[in-house]
Amino acid sequence: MPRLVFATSNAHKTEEVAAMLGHPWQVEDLRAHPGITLDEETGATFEANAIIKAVSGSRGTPGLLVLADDSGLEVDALGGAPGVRSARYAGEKATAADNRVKLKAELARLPPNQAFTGRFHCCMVLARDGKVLHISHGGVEGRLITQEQGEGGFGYDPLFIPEGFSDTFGVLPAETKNQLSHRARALAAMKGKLQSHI
Ligand code: ITT
Repeated sequence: MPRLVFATSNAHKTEEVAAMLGHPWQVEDLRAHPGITLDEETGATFEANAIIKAVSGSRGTPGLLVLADDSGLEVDALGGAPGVRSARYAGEKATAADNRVKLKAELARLPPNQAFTGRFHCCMVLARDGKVLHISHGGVEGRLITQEQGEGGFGYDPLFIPEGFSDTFGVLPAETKNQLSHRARALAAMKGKLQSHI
């Protein structure tokens, strides 16, 4: 089976990518490679941070294909926040629940009765031996609500309703999210490059 090291500590991302890639890929994240330390995410863009994770991860796994995902939520009424700071919106050690509390508080300060449009964005970078092989992007438009709905997914999913639906990613089945999410679209755009390495 072709091996793919997914340079993430977020097990939810791994679950989604492993389900979307399916056979024959063997997806291993940082839990299987405890010796790898990724460089700090100091970039100002999703792409810069995905490159940092993929390149530093691939230096620790000679010869192996390494994929990284940097992603986040952009809310128009908040000037694109939390954006690249999505994982750390409520502070450096914030949990996903802390970040949702912060987002709800920020939305509550805005004039009510408006549609809080936004999107999830994902940049994926494939690297090997410290060199970038391919970069892809994906996005999904939608709107934010101010009361959580559903317990599925992760992160901001209970607050995000994708365009064309009336339920959040926290309510919709994982199969639905995996057909239209930012991650699904970035992975689809990466797939040809991955296949060429089987
Ligand atoms: P790694 O850096 O180890 O991959 P991370 O969770 O810190 O894990 P990011 O730096 O890319 O990853 O931050 C992404 C954050 O954006 C994530 O923690 C969520 O808060 C949010 N996010 C990204 N994709 C999401 C999704 O599909 N559903 C809900 N929230 C998401």
